[in-house]
Amino acid sequence: MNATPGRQDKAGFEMRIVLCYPQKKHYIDQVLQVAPAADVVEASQEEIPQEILNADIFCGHAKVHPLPWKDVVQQGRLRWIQSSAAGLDHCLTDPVIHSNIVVTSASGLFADQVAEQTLALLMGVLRSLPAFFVAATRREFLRLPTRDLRGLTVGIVGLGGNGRRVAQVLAPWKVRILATDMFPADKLAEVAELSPAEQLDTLLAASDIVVLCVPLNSQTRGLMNAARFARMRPNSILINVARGQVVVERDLVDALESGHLYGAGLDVTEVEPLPPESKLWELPRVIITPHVGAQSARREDDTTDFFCENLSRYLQGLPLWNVVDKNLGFPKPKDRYVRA
Ligand code: OXD
Repeated sequence: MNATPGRQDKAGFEMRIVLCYPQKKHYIDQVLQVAPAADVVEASQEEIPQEILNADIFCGHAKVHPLPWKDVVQQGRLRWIQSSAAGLDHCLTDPVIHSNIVVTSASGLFADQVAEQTLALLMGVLRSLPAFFVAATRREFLRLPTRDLRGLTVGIVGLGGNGRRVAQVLAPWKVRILATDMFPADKLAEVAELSPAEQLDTLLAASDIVVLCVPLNSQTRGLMNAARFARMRPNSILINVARGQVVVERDLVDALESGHLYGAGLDVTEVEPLPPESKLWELPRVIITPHVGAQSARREDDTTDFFCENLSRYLQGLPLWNVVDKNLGFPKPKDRYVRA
């Protein structure tokens, strides 16, 4: 991919870079150090639908307003989207998929945080924290049984950037780790068995804990439905740190209410914010966090560092990290960025 140096707009800039994620002034300076001839602007969530029409490069994540992707593609100016999220459901729309806009993701960039969130949700459910917290509000010294992680089998669905880190973080807890992935070639030492995505049912039947780490795409939307919950072991636990729409939520509620599933830890839900009337709020062994798995004090710094690294590669005509295979909806293993 070439950066078309020499092409200048009326103001003499070689390209317009629009950044949209919570901003600090020094991020713009950091980007300008890499691309001094660029016009680097920041856009709020409200401004992106307009700003993206005049961008050569966009780095961000539209969370509030759907973007006019058809117009963007027709306009023909945008060349590269660097998603500031690992998930790409915000930009991988039909017009973008069928265009020559290059899309790179933040896959792997927040894997440490997502793995920590997974551990927190998992431990919270196993060690009965919701019940203890509720009892504490009554100042009650409640004695309840808790469950151990040691000796359990954990099935990780999706061994991409996040799934791999989850496996590494869980391994010292003396668990057996199974995984499925669309590209089951790249097994980690921590994973006992890595199988193709089609063998999900086998993984579900063999796991005490199932952790969802897959991207949301046409193959994974609604992946965890009533039939799949029925395949899960009695008393097992579901952790979702991927996307809410990977799970058919009413089927999850049924599986929890019937007692087939022991509990769930959900950082993401089908609709966000989770509506107050959702049954999930009422279930005693469900922990819900408001899609904060990838949040950390360093998230914006990390995003800017990564964008600058990719931008420098872009300007030198080098292959970018995390180029998304738009048919798959995520980067192939060979293109994946692995954080040091
Ligand atoms: C992400 C997220 O995809 O925060 O990065 O969910």
